[in-house]
Amino acid sequence: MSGHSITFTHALCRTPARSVTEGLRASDQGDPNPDVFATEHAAYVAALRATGATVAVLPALEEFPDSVFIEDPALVLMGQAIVLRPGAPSRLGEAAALRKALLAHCDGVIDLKTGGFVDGGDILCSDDEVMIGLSARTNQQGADDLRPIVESLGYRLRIVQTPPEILHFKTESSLLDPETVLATPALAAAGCFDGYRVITTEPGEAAIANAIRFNDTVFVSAGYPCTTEKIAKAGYKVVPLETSQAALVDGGLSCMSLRYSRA
Ligand code: CIR
Repeated sequence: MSGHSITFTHALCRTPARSVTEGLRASDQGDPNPDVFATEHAAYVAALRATGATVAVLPALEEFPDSVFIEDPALVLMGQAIVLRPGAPSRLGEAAALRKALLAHCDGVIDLKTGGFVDGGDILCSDDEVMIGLSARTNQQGADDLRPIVESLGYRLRIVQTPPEILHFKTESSLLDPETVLATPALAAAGCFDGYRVITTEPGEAAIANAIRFNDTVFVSAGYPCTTEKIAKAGYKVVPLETSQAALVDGGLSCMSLRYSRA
């Protein structure tokens, strides 16, 4: 277990825009409250910083309601930022809007040149493998065009299929350590995780699968006590964080940061 997939010197976040009330969602349970979102986001940033990482927070982009979900327009591997091509039309411009900050905050920038689409939320990385889930946002063309970049950075690429009812591959999965995945039973049953140990979420707690292992801590969404206890009993330090407002626009913990180490 080497550990560079769970150990990070840096994270990059973006302040939620007040326009987050216009954020995309599969089903409407009310708009997020921008003030409450800002409070939950600030606690999230503080929690990442508390692990010892340097966390930069970019200014809000009002023209992109979903831009707080900074994980989707980019991927950082080995300190190199890959500018992706988000699959939702309203989010496509987020990639270009992020590029300058990536130049400033990462060791280098690589542009994914493709006519296809890739959302960072569909990418789960272990120490030596990048798993990409095809979804409504990420297609085969995008994954195929990402392959040479990923391989040039020393990773294998595994292309899997995300079940159609799941927004992003990582909506229902996360890495707990380089050999262990947390996933919903539905995603685990799809056979995506051959070769990994899988801990499944408990009934009614699917949303906790979008967790993040960040340095010594597994951060999970608050409100899912059975799975939280299961992860703790498996030996991990678990810290719950409020994600009530992100959840209203189909977001969770992983979506709100790019996590990486600089050379
Ligand atoms: C969207 O539909 O694109 C946003 N409302 C939510 C994005 C969540 N991002 C993620 O799972 N990586």
